[in-house]
Amino acid sequence: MQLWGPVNAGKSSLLNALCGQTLAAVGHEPGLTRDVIEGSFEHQGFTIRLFDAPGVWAGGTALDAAAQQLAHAWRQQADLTLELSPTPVESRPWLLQSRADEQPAGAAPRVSVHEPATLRALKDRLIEHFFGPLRRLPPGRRFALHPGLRADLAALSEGSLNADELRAKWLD
Ligand SMILES: Nc1nc2c(ncn2[C@@H]2O[C@H](COP(=O)(O)OP(=O)(O)OP(=O)(O)O)[C@@H](O)[C@H]2O)c(=O)[nH]1
Ligand SMILES: [Mg+2]
Repeated sequence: MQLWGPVNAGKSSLLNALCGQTLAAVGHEPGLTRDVIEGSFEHQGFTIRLFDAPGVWAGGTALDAAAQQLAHAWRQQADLTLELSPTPVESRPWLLQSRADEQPAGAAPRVSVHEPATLRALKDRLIEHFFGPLRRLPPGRRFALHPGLRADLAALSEGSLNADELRAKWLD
């Protein structure tokens, strides 16, 4: 999951708060983050990996432009982009009003690193998004299977793939 939004939206602060450790530098200078920084947290027995990235910024130097290219490249690979806006905004999927303790509320869900309840709500929502279907399975079936392996196991059970082929492809 990738954090996205203007400089100073609070992306790095949110990465640190969700992960419970200082992984990224934070501060009020715009364009502080120039690299992609990875973190992860566990919640309800599941792990979420997330990436902080340089903020979106029209101004700045060539170095800032390079940082933004990096952010765009990472965003394209992300399985989910969580967009932050430090000002009140309309409601859109996965758009959050960040630094919400400083601002009047807009229509979008709020998050503030100073309000633990908003961080918990965000974690709950992310777990539901990524693992909800899995959690609704009986406990004995709660594991993720690579779609290719699932298809090959089905082929094995139908007799159109033999055990040696399966072993060569997945175990050797
Ligand atoms: N009051 C308040 N301040 C916050 C919150 N989150 C971040 N800040 C402050 O906002 C400023 C910017 O925070 P960063 O986390 O560095 O913002 P960023 O989006 O990573 O910024 P860039 O790396 O420049 O793109 C810092 O001074 C933070 O302390 C929040 O939830 N509440
Ligand atoms: Mg940052």
